Amino acid sequence: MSHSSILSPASTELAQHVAQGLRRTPKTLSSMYFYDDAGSRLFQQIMELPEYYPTRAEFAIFREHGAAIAAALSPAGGGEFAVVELGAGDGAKTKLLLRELLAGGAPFTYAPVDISAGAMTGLVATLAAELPALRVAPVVEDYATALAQLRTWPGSKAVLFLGSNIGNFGPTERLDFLRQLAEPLGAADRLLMGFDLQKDPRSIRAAYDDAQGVTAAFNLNLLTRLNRELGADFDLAHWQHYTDYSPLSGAVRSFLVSTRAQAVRVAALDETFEFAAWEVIHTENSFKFTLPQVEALAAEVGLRVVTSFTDAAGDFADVVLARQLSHD
Ligand code: AVI
Repeated sequence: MSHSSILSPASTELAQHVAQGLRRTPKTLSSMYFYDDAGSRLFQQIMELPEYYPTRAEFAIFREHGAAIAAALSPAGGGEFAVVELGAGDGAKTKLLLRELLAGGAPFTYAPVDISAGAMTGLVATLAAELPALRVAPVVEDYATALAQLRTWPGSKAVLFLGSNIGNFGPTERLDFLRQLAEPLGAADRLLMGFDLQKDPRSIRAAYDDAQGVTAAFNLNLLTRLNRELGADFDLAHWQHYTDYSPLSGAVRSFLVSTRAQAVRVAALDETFEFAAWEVIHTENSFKFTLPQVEALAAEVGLRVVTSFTDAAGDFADVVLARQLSHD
């Protein structure tokens, strides 16, 4: 039996993505595929790293401004609503917010959406133990499917997109994604979005090239995934993680670097890809923003900034957005 005849639908989608990405110049693969169960666990480790400031900064914002954020997210009339979180992960930060919402007596259901079934199982178990009063409606889907569900979601909602996940989209995809997020929002609905802010370029670079090599393992895990799911034969001894930050574009770009000329066969595609020595696969963008850029971005997709919160160092912003008021 050939490898391709036993692929699951998810692996078929991955195979198509790899075919397109590795046939291009420069070669590219999406960071969306980092998050298999091993990748999700590595990302949890990244969030604990001394160099990776975004998670700590967003925690500080939620600790300091949690009550104000909860109030800004609750519908003015006090009715029932859903808190829909895209890319919930382990929900550690969100729990601070959920506690504030519960303490304020807000009538809501928490609907975490995550692509990793393993991460979701862990999250649901910890929520049941730590916040037994919370109503939870978990959704294991990718963003595209979750967005489609949002369009038909009954009732009021507060949508959370935290941790600067928005930074992982390129400029065009970012606008498309934000338009899709903005479209299903009613007048009373709110969107809470995390933005990593531009700062000392050295701190930013270090966050994506940590001394312990966890980020390197996270990036390289993509190749392990292709070996396992698509029958590829990437030899990890001949690949390296490399990252740079450009203060001009605000982009951290991460790459997998082929340290020698090599050919890699992907059995599921029945195709061999040639890599020159030091050729790269671009695997991730992580854009950093200024607050004026955030306002301009919101305006471009029909949203307005209701209020925003930053940590004391000004490293990170959590921004509450709503539909632009219509003037007719
Ligand atoms: C998920 N996302 C917001 C992370 C980031 O900072 O762009 C992913 C990540 N990549 C390397 N380190 C962390």
